[in-house]
Amino acid sequence: MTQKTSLLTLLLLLALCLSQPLQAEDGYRLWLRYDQVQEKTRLQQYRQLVSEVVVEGNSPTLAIVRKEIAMGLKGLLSQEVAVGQQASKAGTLLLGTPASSPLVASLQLSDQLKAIGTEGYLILTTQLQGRPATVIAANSDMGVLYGTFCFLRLLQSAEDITKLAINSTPKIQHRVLNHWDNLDRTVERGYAGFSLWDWHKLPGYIDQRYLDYARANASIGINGTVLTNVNANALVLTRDYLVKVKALADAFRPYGLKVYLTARFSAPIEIGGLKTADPLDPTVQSWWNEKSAEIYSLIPDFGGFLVKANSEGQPGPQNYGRNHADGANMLADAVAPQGGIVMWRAFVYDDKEPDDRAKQAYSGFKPLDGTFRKNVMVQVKNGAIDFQPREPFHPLFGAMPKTPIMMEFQITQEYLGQGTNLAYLAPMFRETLLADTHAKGKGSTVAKVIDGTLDNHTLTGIAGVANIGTDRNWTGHLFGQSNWYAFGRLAWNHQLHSEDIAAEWIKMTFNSNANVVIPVQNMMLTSREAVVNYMTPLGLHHIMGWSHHYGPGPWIKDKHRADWTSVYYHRADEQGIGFDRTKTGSNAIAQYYPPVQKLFGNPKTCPEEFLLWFHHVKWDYKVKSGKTLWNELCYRYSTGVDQVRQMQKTWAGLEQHLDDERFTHVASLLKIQEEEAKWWRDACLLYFQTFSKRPIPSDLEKPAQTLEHYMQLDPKFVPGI
Ligand code: BDP
Repeated sequence: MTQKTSLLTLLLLLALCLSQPLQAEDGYRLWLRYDQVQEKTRLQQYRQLVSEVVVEGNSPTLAIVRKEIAMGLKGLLSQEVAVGQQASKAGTLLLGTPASSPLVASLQLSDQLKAIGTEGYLILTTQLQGRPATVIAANSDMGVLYGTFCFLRLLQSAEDITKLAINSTPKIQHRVLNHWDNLDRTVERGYAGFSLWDWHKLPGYIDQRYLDYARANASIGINGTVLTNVNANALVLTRDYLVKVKALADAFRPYGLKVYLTARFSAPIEIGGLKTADPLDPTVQSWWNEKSAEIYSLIPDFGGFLVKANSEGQPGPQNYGRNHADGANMLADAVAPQGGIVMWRAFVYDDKEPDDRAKQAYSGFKPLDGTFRKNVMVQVKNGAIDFQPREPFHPLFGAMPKTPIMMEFQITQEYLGQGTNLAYLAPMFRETLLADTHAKGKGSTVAKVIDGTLDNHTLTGIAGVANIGTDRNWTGHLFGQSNWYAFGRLAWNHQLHSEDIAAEWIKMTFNSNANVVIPVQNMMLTSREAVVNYMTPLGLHHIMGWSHHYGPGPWIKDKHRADWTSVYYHRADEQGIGFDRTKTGSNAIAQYYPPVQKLFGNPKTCPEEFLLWFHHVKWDYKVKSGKTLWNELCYRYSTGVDQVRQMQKTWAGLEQHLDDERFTHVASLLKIQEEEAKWWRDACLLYFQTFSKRPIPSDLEKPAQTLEHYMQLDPKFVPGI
């Protein structure tokens, strides 16, 4: 290389560096970006109100508090704010517990602190030694950390912090992510790369990502993580793996994140050398007792086990003629001495073809109410089939008053566009939480069942199947982050509104400019409905591609299990379409309380979004819009596509306000989403038309291809299987 060319190269490199933003906007920083507050007056105000930080005491969690607040303020206020042990001027931000901090103790907050429990926090504008100050106080160091993140959220969202009087307590005790991560690092139904857990390098190597992961969870109040897939591998319970699990647990502990594992029911045979896994066999019980003691000797705060048993080929107590309570109680007894819990899943259906799979969990579990140990929660999916784009609430909510019932949501978008579609799920989570079971009269919402208030349970929990992987931006689709975020926020407080959670997330993830917040919020709030429209409108369900569940597959039939096919669920024929779950059909409706039965049982009162879930409806039936069912179906499918196009338009209008990297990322995915939406619309309408024998209304876009074309599509290597 000549001197001249090397100088040129250098100059070019320099120019390139200068044109790059200082920090790559690749999504890695999630909602914890801490970029400088843009509004000038707010910035001034914040600088005045927070001129020094005081954190007394020492603990690993308090060290994180110090680091987080220093980093947050440095970024947001664009100036260093000293973090010390003594208050010396106006504008002190004091953080701590009465136990860790004499200054916090001197504020005499005991009455207020009593009301907020171990994990809650207070954020108060107050006086300290006669000078204006702000205090973040809690009963535990973790409460202080949660309060710290809340305070930083206020600054990130440019909120007024001059008169703060916040007290916040989680409504649900166990707020848990379920990772469907396999030991080979593939992730079942994962669309964001591979598993974060690098088992091969553990326990020796603690990846920075583990800490960043724990920090992100702490920032939204998630306090537990089940590391392994519900379709469990017993190997994780061997000593070799347990020391790796311990390393993760140690890394997560200061962030308040407890570790849980999935327990393969046949582990005593597979790794313990026993001849049986019968839960009533004393040798089996002692094997689990010893295994549990071994785990606790390594991880003293181990959370407990999550179990999928006797479902989809997994082993379980029924293999030995025992029931789910027998299985759950055996494991519960094993972890009870150390305070562990068992989360026993109700996602079960037996090997025989049922008259209606939707009825199986209720039929199997309801009779067992009152027979579980005190440290067992039954974990129920939001709906009775399987994480469909829309499902009515699961009839088990409210049906087992003597048993703590835990919610299982799916954050990963197995049936909601996987890694390519933008679907903001808070409205879906809220829809289930707000549904009224009528278990104890009007107002017996699902939320009250799971937060324990309906039946006076103190053991409470909520789980979300994680959408996190090794992709640089954690969730594959940038907007997948909003679902991780929304799950955590709702797990802490299910009364938060979807639009407010969206606004928080947008402000922190992008900026608090109203020209960004409002349009993005609108996009997010219509996105899930758009997916329902172009995939499964009017209560249709389970009509996706075979096995990988990617794309439409309403024609799927003749498989080894009828209840895994699409025709089993949509039941389209020349007369009409839909699954009759009323008395004239499977009568699944009888599993709900009478007012709900009445509502869903009559097609006239049944909310239209569930019409074909509960009824087989004639093609010419007049729906609320006055259209025939067939025409309504055509319009809904088309509306879904239009909604995606509207999202594309909205996003395109934001280019000037956003960084190139994330703008292009989302724009490209929205383009894919539009293609997939059309694919769904065209394939489903052409297929259902073979039964309805009616034309697609002439004002709607015509299908791009023939039905045969769509039916022979066979995408290979779809991720997440
Ligand atoms: C279904 C998934 C499957 C899971 C199963 C479960 O397709 O991969 O194993 O649920 O929740 O949604 O157990």
